[in-house]
Amino acid sequence: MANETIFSKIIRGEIPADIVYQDDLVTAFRDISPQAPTHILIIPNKLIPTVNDVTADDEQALGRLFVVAAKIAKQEGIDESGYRLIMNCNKDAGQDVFHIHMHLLGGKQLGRLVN
Ligand code: D5M
Repeated sequence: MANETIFSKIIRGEIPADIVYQDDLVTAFRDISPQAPTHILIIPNKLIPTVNDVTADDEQALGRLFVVAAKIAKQEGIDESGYRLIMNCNKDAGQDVFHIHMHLLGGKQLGRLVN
């Protein structure tokens, strides 16, 4: 499919990744370049390039991202200490992979985003 990224190959198991969760709608795997002790990407299985491309049809899958984030945070033992969920959109946010993904970051004190 045109505009596929490496994440589609991870979803299909065509390239290796440390997958921590997968179901019919979403896949979660450890970030290859972790910025915190826990750094997991949670993505819809459907290719949606950016948040700008989200439609009402995606509500179930995108809601699932949060359900899975909470489940993984608990598995990782960071639900009480805390964690951050981030989604970058386009250039100014530094989006590098054009298949939307939620970053789950935790396991250390994270810097403030806004003072
Ligand atoms: O974040 C894109 C993120 O994707 C970045 O943190 C690295 C990660 N990445 C890229 N390729 C891989 C593979 N193959 N496995 C795991 N993680 C990967 P962005 O928000 O687009 O800047």
